[in-house]
Amino acid sequence: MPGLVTLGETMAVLGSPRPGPLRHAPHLELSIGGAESNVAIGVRRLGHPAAWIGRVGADEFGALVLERLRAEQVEVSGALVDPDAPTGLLVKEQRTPDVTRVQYYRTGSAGSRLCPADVDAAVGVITGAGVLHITGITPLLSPSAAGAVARAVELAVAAEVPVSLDVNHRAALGGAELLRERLAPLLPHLSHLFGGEEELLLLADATDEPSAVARLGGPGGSGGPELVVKRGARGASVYPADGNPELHRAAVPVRALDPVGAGDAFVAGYLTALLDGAPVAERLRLACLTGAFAVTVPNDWSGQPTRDELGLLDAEAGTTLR
Ligand code: ADP
Ligand code: KDG
Repeated sequence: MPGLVTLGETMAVLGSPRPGPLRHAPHLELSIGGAESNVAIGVRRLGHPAAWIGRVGADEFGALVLERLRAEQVEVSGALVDPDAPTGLLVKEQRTPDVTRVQYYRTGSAGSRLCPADVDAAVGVITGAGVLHITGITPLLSPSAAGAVARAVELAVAAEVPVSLDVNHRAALGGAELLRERLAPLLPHLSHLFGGEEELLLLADATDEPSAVARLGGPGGSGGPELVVKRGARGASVYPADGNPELHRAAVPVRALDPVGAGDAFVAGYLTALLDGAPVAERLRLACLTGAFAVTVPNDWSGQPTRDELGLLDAEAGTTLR
């Protein structure tokens, strides 16, 4: 069964379990995180195969990344251990109950040394997939990582594998101009383009959504990608590629603890429904549901649901299931 393949950097994550300045945290919790592998985990939990391509260092953090992904049954045959660079690190500070600050230690990391040859070594994983998912993070890591993404897209397009991109702009990695420059060559090849409201304006260099939508191509049957706009606690919308009108869905009401990772869980739900062969309204429904699951847990990916958990958000507060 063809599933999802993705590539990017997965880091060790150190997170403070309580709000407040990090320097006062008595201890930190160790986990992993990476937008692309978060999506792979979400799709895998929902029952489709998922593979991750990337580099980790020959260190404990690298071993942790591979161990966690394997434990989630994400295929890592295309992952490499780089003896010459460390695994990247992300430190997550819950500065206030409502504001999270993220600090990266990833310059020169193993993940940022991903290159086109790494992708060529995993060619079958890409050409045999049902969808290739990429993000705007990887091309900003380094020119070689940008080349790896371009190569993956080239292979996918030649094999008629649909390509999905989540803008995922991380300002610490580069500004709007660099983002546009690195993503521009990929845009004509996309079947699905995901982004937050601000990210789509940034990518399109537009000041309002209708202009951004027109520039990014989807509607009007112009052959552009299906454009999916993530609107946080206000839900999400799709501008279908066939020119049909925008479809909106409200968010699923939940007690939100941590918004980080919601976008990845949302994309995982959307692409799972795509792999299921479901129509656009169902893709959006499942995406809003999986996005809502993610915000209920203070970790980037661990709250993502399995298929048989999808009904849990309907339960009343205080429910105990025995
Ligand atoms: P990103 O993490 O990429 O910034 P969003 O914050 O927009 O993405 O979240 C992605 C999706 O997750 C939203 O479109 C929505 O469906 C769902 N979501 C996000 N925040 C909440 C929330 N507070 N309550 C319920 N659903 C949410
Ligand atoms: O989307 C959640 C991600 O921000 C996180 O898991 C780590 O990939 C990551 C990044 O670059 O911030």
